[in-house]
Parts: sequence; structure tokens; C-alpha cells
Amino acid sequence: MTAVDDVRTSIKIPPDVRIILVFGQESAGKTTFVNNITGSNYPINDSFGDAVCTQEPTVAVTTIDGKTVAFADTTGFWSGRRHAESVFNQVSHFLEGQIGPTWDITAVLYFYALKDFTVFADVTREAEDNMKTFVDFLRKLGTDFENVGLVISHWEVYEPSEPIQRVSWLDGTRECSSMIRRGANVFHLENNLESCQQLALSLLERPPTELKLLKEPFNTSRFYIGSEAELVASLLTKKTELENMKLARLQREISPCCPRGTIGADWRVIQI
Ligand SMILES: Nc1nc2c(ncn2[C@@H]2O[C@H](COP(=O)(O)OP(=O)(O)OP(=O)(O)O)[C@@H](O)[C@H]2O)c(=O)[nH]1
Ligand SMILES: [Mg+2]
Repeated sequence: MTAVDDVRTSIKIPPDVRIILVFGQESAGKTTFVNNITGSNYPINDSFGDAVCTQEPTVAVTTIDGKTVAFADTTGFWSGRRHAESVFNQVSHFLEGQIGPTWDITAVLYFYALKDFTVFADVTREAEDNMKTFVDFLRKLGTDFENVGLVISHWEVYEPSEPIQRVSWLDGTRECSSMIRRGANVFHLENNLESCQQLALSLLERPPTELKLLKEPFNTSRFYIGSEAELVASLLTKKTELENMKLARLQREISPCCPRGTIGADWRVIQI
């Protein structure tokens, strides 16, 4: 396996190149993987700060097993800095410029570091939310999930029993298990070149899948903390969802003693 070239974002990816998209939580090791596999030297996020995060998609190309492979590294998700939705929109826009409205993708990777799970409830919740957003995004693109790889990193940071506990928690999450049921593979990535190469080789075993570009910006309307405007919009959406939930509960509670139709969508629920 030899590093051939780094392709800057302004250069189009040639049609016969196998493409691997690398997504995931901030600081999960995406750029480290891409650098390892392509011999590139993109900055890695050593201090968990915005300045060193990957700020925009970058592509690095190498030759693996006689095939030319382009790895598209992307911005990591993290609340307050970059929400998953905006990363997916950024990448869609980028790929449209690079390849056009449909993409033959060999693999879509989702990196998660073991540190992102079960340490603090809010960190775990955010990791779960990001994974949900990832699944929504893939469904909209029309993937069959067999080209999806869930890549777990940062194993050596923990005592042997702890990763097992964390991975079993992850296995139990709905998004993860539904992706695996639909054919996604889970990869255990060690922090070394050999492990990166093994991962790349197994990804190339499958034929590419065709993904179609979204006509409109991707938006899940999920609650998250982003910019002030995003926060206000999310809060309003959440408020409506809560009011609808209260209304539905009220309808369920009252319906046995109330004539059908007396509680409707035009009722304003003040307090329960
Ligand atoms: N312990 C350990 N550290 C790792 C591993 N992979 C990457 N790192 C370190 O994790 C930090 C973040 O790595 P990056 O490759 O920049 O992570 P990233 O996912 O590209 O981060 P963003 O671009 O900010 O989303 C760096 O300090 C790496 O050296 C791993 O498997 N184990
Ligand atoms: Mg990076």
C-alpha cells in the first residue's frame, strides 16, 4: 500500500476511484486514520479545540490492492461547535461539487471513540443523537447499510473490562443495532497502521453503493444546542412536540368519560 497523492478540495475525484466517506464524533480519530492509510499529514485534533478540528471535507487518495481509493475526511460533530446535520449538509455540498448528484460510495464509516459513551449522561445522549442523525441521513440518501462501517477507536485507553461494558451499551442502542441488522459491519480499530490497513482492505471487498444527493438541505428538526438562532428554532420545535404529547395524553385520559371529539387540535393545553 503506497501513498500516492493528496487531492485538494478544488480537484474533482475521477470517476473510477473508490470513495470512502469518514464521519463521526469530534476527536474520534478520523483524520488519524486517513493520515495513516494515505500517508497524508492533515492536522489532527490534539487539544480538543476548534482550531485543530478538521474544518471542512478533505480528500486524500492512495492505492490499495491495485485500486485507487479516495478517503473523504469530514468535520467531527460536537454541540456548540458543529452539529451533525450541518456536517452532513457541508459534505453533501462538497460531494456534489466533486462528483455530481449521485455518488458511488464504497463505504460510509462512522467513527466513535469509546470515550464518547457512558462517561457523562449528556455526552452519551449527544453521541446517541448524532448516531440517530447519521441513520436519518443515510436513509434519505438511500443506502442499504451494507456499505456502512461502524468503527470503534480508542480501545487501549481503558482497562480490558471497561471497553466491553461500553461496547455492550452501544450494541444495545436502537440506532446501532438497527444498522447492524440491516447489514452494517462493526470494526474494532487499533491505533496502528496495520489495523488501519486491515480495515481499508475489508471495506474494499464490497461493491460500491449508489447514493443520491438530497434536493433540499438535510434537517431532522431534532433538539440540539448550536448557534443562538438554531437553539431558538429547536426550542420552538421541542415546545410544539411537548404540547402535542400533553394533548395526546390528555385525550387518552379524558376520552373514556368524554364524548368523542371534544378535545381537538385547536385546544391549548395550559397545564397538566
Ligand atoms: N488513544 C488513542 N488516541 C487516538 C486514537 N485515534 C486517534 N487518537 C488521538 O485522538 C486525537 C484526535 O484525533 P483526530 O484524528 O484529529 O480526530 P478527528 O476525529 O479527526 O477529530 P475532528 O477533526 O476534530 O473531528 C488525536 O490526539 C489523536 O492522536 C486511538 O485509537 N487511540
Ligand atoms: Mg479530523
